[in-house]
Amino acid sequence: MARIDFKDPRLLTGGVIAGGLIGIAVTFTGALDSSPELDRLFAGMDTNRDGFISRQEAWADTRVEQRFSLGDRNQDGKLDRVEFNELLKPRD
Ligand SMILES: [Ca+2]
Ligand SMILES: [Ca+2]
Repeated sequence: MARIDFKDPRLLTGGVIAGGLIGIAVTFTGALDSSPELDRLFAGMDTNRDGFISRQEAWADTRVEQRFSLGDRNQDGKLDRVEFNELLKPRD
C-alpha cells in the first residue's frame, strides 16, 4: 500500500513531464516550418523590412518570383512569412 502512495506522485510527475514534452514537441514542430535557411532567405529578400515579400522583392529569387501568384494565397499582392514557407517548402 505504501508503494502506491509513492508511485502516485511519480506518475503524476511523469504525466506533467510528458505533457510538457508534448508541448515542447509542438513548439519545435511549429519552429521547423520556418527553418533558419528560410528565415535568412526571407530576411534577405524583405529589403524594406515590412515582414512581407512584395512582387518587386520576389525578383531576387527565381523560385519565389515564378510561383509568386500561386504562393500568394490571400491574394494581397505580397507573401507573408507563412505563404513564403509554403512556397519554398520541398514537395514530395
Ligand atoms: Ca518587404
Ligand atoms: Ca499574401
